[in-house]
Amino acid sequence: MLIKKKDPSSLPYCEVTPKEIAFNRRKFLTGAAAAGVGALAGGAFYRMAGPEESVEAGAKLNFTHNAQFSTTEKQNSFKDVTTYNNFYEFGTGKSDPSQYAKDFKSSPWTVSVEGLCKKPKKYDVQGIIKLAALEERIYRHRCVEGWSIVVPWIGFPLNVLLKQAEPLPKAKYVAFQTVYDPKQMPGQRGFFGGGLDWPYVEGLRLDEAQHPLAILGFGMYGEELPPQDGPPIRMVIPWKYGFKSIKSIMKISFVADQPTTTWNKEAPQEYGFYSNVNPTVDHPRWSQATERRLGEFFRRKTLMFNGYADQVASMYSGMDLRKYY
Ligand SMILES: Nc1nc2c(c(=O)[nH]1)N[C@H]1C(S)=C(S)[C@@H](COP(=O)(O)O)O[C@H]1N2
Ligand SMILES: [Mo]
Repeated sequence: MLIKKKDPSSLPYCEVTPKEIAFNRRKFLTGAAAAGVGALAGGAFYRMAGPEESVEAGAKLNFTHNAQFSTTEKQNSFKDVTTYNNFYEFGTGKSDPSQYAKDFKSSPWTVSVEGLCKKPKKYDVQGIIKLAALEERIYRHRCVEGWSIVVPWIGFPLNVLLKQAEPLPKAKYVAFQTVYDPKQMPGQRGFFGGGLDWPYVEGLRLDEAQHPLAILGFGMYGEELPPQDGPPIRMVIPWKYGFKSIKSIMKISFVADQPTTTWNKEAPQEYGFYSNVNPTVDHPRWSQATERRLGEFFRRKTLMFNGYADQVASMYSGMDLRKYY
């Protein structure tokens, strides 16, 4: 996805974590499990972990499985989904987030819901989680880069939160913002994160944001989101390319005009505002007709709206999807 000619692999770093314990699901003490990240003027450096640093594990969540909104396709393993990530705040490499987000502190966490609404409010994330019963939804996730995964997310529709705010008639879009915290996020300090404009921002049309498939994710695989997957609160929008599913959200605003989005700003010819999964509209540099499901050898056909056309296609009727890519 990176379009700049910078080579993040040239950054010196210490690979301190064996693959088998790259993510720790239980709290434990171990020699080198907690790769810390420190700041240095003008760039990033990685300190080696001390001998007995502990790693906090994801707490179990209470939820009920929602079969109506879940695919019965084979899920990817927890390991696949937590060691092959895009989270540029922690580096551009697929294994960077699992290595460098380990110490990411996502509690306490405040989310501001603001803009064109009657009831703007700053929430503690725990206050948001309590707004509705948590559901497990097994969704397909298709990255614009041509790979895909099947993930059991835990959350509930974003609309539950949007309703609380009582959007005004002038509100036509919803804008999202990831936390800006360069002390914690090495990718926000210079080229390690590809030199994107931080913080990461995304947006949806209001009706898309209110669609029952668009969920706020708090967990996966029965537990709270691990650091590399965007805790404590992220979007999951299964019919759009993965980059629309913004992680570690701290601001949600109702706005009148189509908001700026990070990848559109970075490369407008390559990444549109809508970014609905569409096998008939190729990326300028590669075909979108097929994808590789992680763990599989052969590529499979990419489905229109990532297989969610029955539920979402009507939102785009009459729109030229080549123009609104
Ligand atoms: N803040 C933020 N959100 C982000 C990204 C990112 O770099 N930063 N990457 C996006 C992309 S390209 C994808 S494919 C998904 C990956 O989610 P996962 O690592 O949990 O599978 O997160 C999306 N959300
Ligand atoms: Mo992606």
